[in-house]
Amino acid sequence: MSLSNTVELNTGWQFREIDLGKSDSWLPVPSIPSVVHMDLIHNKRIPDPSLDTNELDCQWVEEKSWRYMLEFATPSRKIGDKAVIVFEGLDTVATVKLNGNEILKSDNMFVSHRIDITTQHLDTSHNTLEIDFASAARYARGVEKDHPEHWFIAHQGESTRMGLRKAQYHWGWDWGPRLVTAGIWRPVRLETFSSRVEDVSVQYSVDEKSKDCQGIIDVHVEANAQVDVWLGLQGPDGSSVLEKQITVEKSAQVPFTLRKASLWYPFGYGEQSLYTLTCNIVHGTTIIDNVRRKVGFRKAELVQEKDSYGKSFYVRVNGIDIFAGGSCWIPADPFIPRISAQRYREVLTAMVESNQVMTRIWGGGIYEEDIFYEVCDELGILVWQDFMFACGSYPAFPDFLDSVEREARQNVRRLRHHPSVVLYAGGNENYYIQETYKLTYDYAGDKDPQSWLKSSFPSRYIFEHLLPKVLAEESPGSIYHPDSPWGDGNPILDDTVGDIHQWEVWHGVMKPYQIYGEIGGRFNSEFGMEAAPHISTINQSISDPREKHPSSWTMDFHNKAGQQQRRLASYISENFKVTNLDLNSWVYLTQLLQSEAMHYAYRSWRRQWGKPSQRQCGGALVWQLNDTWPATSWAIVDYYLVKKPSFYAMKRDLSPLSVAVMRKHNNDWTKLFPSRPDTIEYDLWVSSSKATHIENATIELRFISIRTGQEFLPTQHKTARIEANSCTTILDNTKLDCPLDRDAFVIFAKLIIDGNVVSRDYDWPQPYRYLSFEDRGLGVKLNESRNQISISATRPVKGLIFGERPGLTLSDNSIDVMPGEQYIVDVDGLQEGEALTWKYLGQAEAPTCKL
Ligand code: BMA
Repeated sequence: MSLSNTVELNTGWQFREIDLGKSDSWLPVPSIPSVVHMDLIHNKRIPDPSLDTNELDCQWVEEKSWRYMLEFATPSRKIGDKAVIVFEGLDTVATVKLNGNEILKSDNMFVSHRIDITTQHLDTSHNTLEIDFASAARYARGVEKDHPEHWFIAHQGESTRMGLRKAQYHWGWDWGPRLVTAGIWRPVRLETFSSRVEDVSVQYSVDEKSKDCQGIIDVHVEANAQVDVWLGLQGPDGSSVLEKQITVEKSAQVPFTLRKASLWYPFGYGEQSLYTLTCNIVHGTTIIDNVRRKVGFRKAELVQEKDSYGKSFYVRVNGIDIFAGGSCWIPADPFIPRISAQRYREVLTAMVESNQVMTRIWGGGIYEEDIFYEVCDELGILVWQDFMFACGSYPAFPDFLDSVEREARQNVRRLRHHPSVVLYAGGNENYYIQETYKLTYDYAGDKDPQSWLKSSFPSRYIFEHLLPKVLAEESPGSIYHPDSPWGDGNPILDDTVGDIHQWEVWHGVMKPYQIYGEIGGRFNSEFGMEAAPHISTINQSISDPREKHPSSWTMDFHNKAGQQQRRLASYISENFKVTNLDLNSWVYLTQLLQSEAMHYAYRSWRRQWGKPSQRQCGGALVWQLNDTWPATSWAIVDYYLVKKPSFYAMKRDLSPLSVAVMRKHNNDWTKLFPSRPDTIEYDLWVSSSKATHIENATIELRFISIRTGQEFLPTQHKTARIEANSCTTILDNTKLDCPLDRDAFVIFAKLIIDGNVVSRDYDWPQPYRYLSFEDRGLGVKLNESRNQISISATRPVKGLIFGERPGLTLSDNSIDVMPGEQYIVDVDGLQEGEALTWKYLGQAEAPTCKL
């Protein structure tokens, strides 16, 4: 929005601790938005919590109350003009005074405020704005005490967090620090105006066949009288498709029709066409106020139809079924104002690079910054938006419900024009709490929202009544799902309906990741495996060299997951031969572990995308894309935006055409690995997200001894037609004898189209710890320009991982290398004299090689 009379109140602020009274001197605030921790770091009162165990030295901050103060001049104002102070977000328990008069009390960080101060006495040269932030941690404890009628149950953080509408991860999570912030976390400004555009939005429907789009533009203005409004809609190429001038009193609706509209598609399925909607209040030839936004037109559906597996759950955009391969998003920093637009763009770009088409904004964080959605619109990333409730049984007393309603209404209004936002969910794992603690829930039998309020699970009112009502009113036709996971009121691990969070791998009984394909649901909106970040990130977050080993307190401190040591150690020893557990080996093995787990998950679940009307699995969103701080966690891209090897596994398995080969294992997961099978069975398939089928694709199949690198069967070539947007089975249950004198072998599949290798896959006998990897004959060569690595081997190599750091980018990593194959990896950012490091499984040489 651009208003001619807007003063951004973003500099000149000071702050101090309130409880110390006047004795404490004011400290400068570099700029607003900020939070008190950022300002204390700037003033060297606390260290940066990302480093070492500094988080502990920051804990005192949350118990204090803080005062922010700004002295400012106001622009002179014409008689009759309004003056409004806008707070886009206050974190969280705030009392605002202007020249000593209280003008606002707020206790929800997710809402914005417009405070009319027209009748306040404003001095053109000197006014004082003061904002007191009470300790959110203390306030939240009070809310829980004041509501003994409700059982506050929380997994993660502490139960008091649920009484306050504040980002829940601030209380600490199993991947992030506890830093309960306070402050002016979103912009503040002073507006003076005679009239303004309050909001402009579009509601529309799209006919996916004709691509015609019909809708209305809904304009709301704030003015004392009627105003003239000019509306314009420009196509993606800048041409004008609609121009209209109307007179508006409060609001107006203008119908429009676009014939053969340029529709918005997720990337890989079409263009990301964006139109520009302009709304000007005009007076003659003068523009009094102006709002401009990018809008996109698309039809989004959640297909939930009965089928042979139960009830489907997948997204269809403009008539195209989309396999939602992607990841879950958590806040990218403990302090949101510290995240630059560039940083948002880089993480989201990484999604596209790894062929991920959907992100789920998880309910324990925030309704993201505008830039997040703008970049998703631009890049074609589908957004699954949780409302901000996570892992708890939330209260539902009247003030709380009012606050939630306001928050939901405002945020839906803010997001509804983004074509990328395709699905809203009530929150994260709140029905898991309901199920675990047996809170009252009779989905089919009790349809009276008022009775839910009196039950032991009152937040059902929020998830099944309030939020869908607000969404239907503010963004009619939007897709709503009561929680993640949720499936028609069935048990949360029901694999026939709705979405599931598959945590039986890693959490729970720690099932082997090799069986992901057998334990998936209709849509796997969470699952994951931890890995350490690269050494460069560990070096940035741990300063004491003595603490840089896998078992140190500081390494543990930077991994918040419960029982993480024993879980990681179990998975490692179950799968790999452990000869050394120094830091390099630990980083390597955890990373290979995660990369393998992702490989099993994505290729198995994408296979279950099946074909039209047989979409067993509609998507897989790994927990989690990104990190909040430098950590060992489930993230696939770390805090410093360094990609873990699993990133490349996803990139391969989600590529538009991806070949997969997999041998079967015992169905009993407790005895998954037979020591020496005399026959194996294997499957071979190709997944495609292409719009058209491909005739005459060739799949090359080789069976290579791990010991010698020799093939014991002639290379096979299969010709197949690859079906569009489906999984094409090439071989199913194919048997292969494994006489005792035969070496363990890799099945190597290669998809060749028009003479080009478009995808490779490898199936190795499991577990890797039974295998020997001596003398691989690996050749790694860097070209003279230092921008290309060529790789070859004389015997099969598992998991060749190059060390990464910020600024060094690779086109591939975590690579299996087969004899007779040449692998090329593009490198960018390798400096003169800088060594490239790598490691592969069972490497006999120095733990990390250098070039
Ligand atoms: C899921 C998420 C998060 C959590 C993650 C890992 O339950 O919803 O709450 O961080 O698992 O445990």
